[in-house]
Amino acid sequence: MEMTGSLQQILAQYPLDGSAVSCERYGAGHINETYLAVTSHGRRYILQKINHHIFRDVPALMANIGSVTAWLRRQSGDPRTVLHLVETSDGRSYLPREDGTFWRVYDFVENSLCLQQPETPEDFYESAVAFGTFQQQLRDFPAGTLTETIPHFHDTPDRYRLFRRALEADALGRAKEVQPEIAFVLEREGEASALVDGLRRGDLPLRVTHNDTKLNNVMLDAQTRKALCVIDLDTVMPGLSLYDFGDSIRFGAASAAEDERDLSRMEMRLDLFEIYTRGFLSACPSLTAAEVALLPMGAKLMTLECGVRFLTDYLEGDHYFATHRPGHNLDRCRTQFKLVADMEAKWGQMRVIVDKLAR
Ligand code: ADP
Ligand code: GN1
Ligand code: MG
Repeated sequence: MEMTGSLQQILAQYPLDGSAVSCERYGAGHINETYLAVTSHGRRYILQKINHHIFRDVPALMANIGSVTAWLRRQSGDPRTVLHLVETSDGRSYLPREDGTFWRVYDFVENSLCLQQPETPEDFYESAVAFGTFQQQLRDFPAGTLTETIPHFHDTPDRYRLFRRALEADALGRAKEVQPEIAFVLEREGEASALVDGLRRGDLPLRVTHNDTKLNNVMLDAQTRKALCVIDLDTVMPGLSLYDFGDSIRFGAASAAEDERDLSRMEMRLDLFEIYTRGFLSACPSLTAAEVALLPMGAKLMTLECGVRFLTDYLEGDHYFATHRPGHNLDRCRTQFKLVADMEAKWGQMRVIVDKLAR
């Protein structure tokens, strides 16, 4: 099997169980470069090149992950439920290289499933339990000790500001092709501040949140299909519960993939919305009434914001999200806007579901 010399050199810095025999690209993340490393003893590890263009302060990021996983480990009796970072042989949580890159190794979460879309409604329920539990277990964590790894990450009005900047620059002359999408964004600007306003007014509590609660950032147990472990902790920082809830609905309650080109296949499934809401509320009883009331808005704004981010990246030349075909970010942006429009059409029903489950 293939393994470049530099990957071999990196893995040689780690006290692995056996010697590395293969190391290949792995997973469907859009941000980091992820590899699966296998050793002569059959042990598996995840090796990642951390995207330091996006995460500017890697030491602070790794300190966040260290303190959050240590806290979670104290809350749970089962080591499989918490992501485990493997230190280098000289005791470092990450490996800086002379070429300016940064690497880290995690134990592979074995006997687990990582899904791109729920295969059954129960899978989606379990992902809600995983993310709800994560938030519940961190409710007393001193949020102020965490670094904001990406400032203003879910500040939707700030995402609008960056979108306008990209639109004005129109560096690749792409704006003329995407006039309907631009109009869709601008028509909704008035609503964009609903969540951050709630925080500013003190109506919504600042919590430690995951902020990237896609279904493929949670592992289910392969045998029981129960919630096992939350992964991809780079964006763990102070935030709102609505960010975590909303981003899960955006990705997992969608009837098609994030980059589906046939928009007629894309809708927000109310059955999945209900299932996720039930799982999240049951696992995170510390949610306040104000938070619960804004759950539909969380879903809508996280979906709108993500579409705005895809469109911004398209206008700027696709340098943030990993893309695998021309127009990939535009396809992604269109699915998000289709979902937003569908949520608007189903708004009353979303509210009824939340009210029913909150009682
Ligand atoms: P990105 O930020 O690029 O999304 P992730 O940390 O989510 O990076 O990793 C990408 C994918 O790699 C995940 O969706 C998952 O499939 C897999 N993965 C990551 N960490 C582990 C792990 N510890 N055990 C098993 N699979 C993992
Ligand atoms: C990125 O890292 P990944 O692939 O799990 C992004 C999220 C977006 C998501 C869209 C750090 O998530 O914010 O919602 O793509 N992560 C970062 O699929 O920007
Ligand atoms: Mg990920």
